[in-house]
Amino acid sequence: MYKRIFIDQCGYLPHMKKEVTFCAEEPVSFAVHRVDGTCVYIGTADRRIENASAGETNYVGDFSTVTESGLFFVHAIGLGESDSFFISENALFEVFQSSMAFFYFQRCGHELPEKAAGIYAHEPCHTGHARVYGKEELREVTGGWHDAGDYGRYVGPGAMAVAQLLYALERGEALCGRYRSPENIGFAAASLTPSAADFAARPGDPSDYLEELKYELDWMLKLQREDGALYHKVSCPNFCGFIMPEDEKDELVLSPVSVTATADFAAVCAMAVRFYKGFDEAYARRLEAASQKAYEAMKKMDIPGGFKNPDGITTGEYGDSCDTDERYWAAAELYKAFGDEMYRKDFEELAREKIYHGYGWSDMGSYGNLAYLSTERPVDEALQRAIRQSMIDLADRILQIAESDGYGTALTEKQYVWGSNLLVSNNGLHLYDAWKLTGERRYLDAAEAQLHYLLGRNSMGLCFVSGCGTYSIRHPHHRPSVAQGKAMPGMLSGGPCRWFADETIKELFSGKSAPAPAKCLLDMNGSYSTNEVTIYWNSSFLQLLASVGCA
Ligand code: G3I
Ligand code: 9MR
Ligand code: ZN
Repeated sequence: MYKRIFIDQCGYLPHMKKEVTFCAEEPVSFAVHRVDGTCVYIGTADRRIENASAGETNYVGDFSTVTESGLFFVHAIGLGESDSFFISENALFEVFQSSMAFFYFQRCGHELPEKAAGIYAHEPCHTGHARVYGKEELREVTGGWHDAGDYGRYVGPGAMAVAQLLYALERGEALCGRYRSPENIGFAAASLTPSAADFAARPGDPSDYLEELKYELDWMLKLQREDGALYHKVSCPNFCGFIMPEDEKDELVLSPVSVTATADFAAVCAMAVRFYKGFDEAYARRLEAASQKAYEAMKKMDIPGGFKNPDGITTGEYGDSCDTDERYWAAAELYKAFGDEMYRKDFEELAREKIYHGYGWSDMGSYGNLAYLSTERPVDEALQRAIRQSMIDLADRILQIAESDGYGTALTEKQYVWGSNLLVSNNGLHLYDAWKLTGERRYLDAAEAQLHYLLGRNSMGLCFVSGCGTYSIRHPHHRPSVAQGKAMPGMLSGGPCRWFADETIKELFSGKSAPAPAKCLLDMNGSYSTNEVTIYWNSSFLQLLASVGCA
């Protein structure tokens, strides 16, 4: 029987709003049971929604009054049973630990021992020097995280991932302080759920967490040229086949410098200073110097148009025709961290012209806004008010979309694009921001709904994070997973993409009618436009998880 009941397969914290979606034509009477059979709730789902994104009719039920802990499922006569889910203070820890451990497994240039990485263990990879594009110059640039299902290492997406993980830490100390690196606990234990007693007894210690982020920051520091500018990326000229990373032996090439890489690096280093100060003072000072130097270089850079892959390089482009939002973020973040008037002037000039938004690799405005709103230094208060209002207006538009979707998803039919799951979690972050600014619970409820969508309450009934929930993606486009024949746990898939952008999905649907936009995902490892994974999709997921999980 087709699945007709859709729910977050990981779980809900006791105080969270709890909704379930039915695919049905008429109102649904439903019950919530403990897995031992005891019935804890009976209700009716009578909110009807015509769901154009999923091409179906939905009814939505609400069982938020159930707050007791345990493992449950939803049952409705004629529609069957849902996947099981937890209600508990710990319901989200396992998926948190596992999606964070992904960064460790993506480490480049580091031996992953079997004890820590299981079947994904490998020798240090990509250890050779990289050649500067168009020159004979060689540079040592080992380290960092592989970007995605491929083995490229790209500065912009890396900076975005670190920034998001730093926000996760700032907002979710209770989760992040409990993260343990697989190197310390071993692979099999990498997703152990702590008991409530553990939570109470174990003091948080963010050192494993900060250590992981430092692994990426250390690498980014190596991509800074002597004049302060950042190389856009380092990769082999072309994508390799489905092999383990140490088997990719082509020459490594450093692509030319870009404004976006330089600005994002300046910003994230400035942000990182406050986190590393109490942890490693000398390192914090190094970040500060690197950040300021990058900013100076950025000010002098005037490269028209976005980054384009140079001749002979075909790996991830991350071209971005507008670099103003990256400059905007950098100016705000450096002002907050270091206080120079120049940074303030730069930010205010840009913001008076246009208030930017965005948490994506090509739109970084929201990070600028958060920095300017949270600085303790003097600011233009009218501008601050305008930014706040603009953030709330954006969240209102998103909320309207979410409230009219059968799964509470903040995407219109057209927004099921490549990496749609990033849009989902980023919209969750915009909603969370509005909750922080207004205190209105409806924003937080909707932010949480984005997390529930990613964890299974979606029209595919799929938990988009591998290895979590009952029915999760199993064949992501991720080279180590394909090489080992088993999906690495803890990876967020890119999500449905309504235009068919890879050969596998094109071929499978050729001559057939296309599925509804929200169902355009193929759980096959060839479908990189719907089922790849990346560090910045995971980081966005983690920022959302830590934000709403500790709200
Ligand atoms: O957002 C616009 C939307 O407004 C417009 O209506 C629509 C119509 O074309 O396009 C949307 O932009 C798309 C964008 O993703 C959305 O984020 C682009 O067309 C689409 O090409 C772009 O896809 C990017 C993809 O590379 C191809 O360039 C993904 O964002 C990006 O995450 C992905 O990155 C790859 C790296 O290159 C290599 N490593 C793996 C990684 C993930 O697949
Ligand atoms: O594996 C690559 C993936 O990481 C990228 O996101 C994607 C788009 O740039 O490209 C993939 O590589 C494919 C290449 O573009 C075309 N031939 C098949 C490759 C996948 O096996
Ligand atoms: Zn590598």
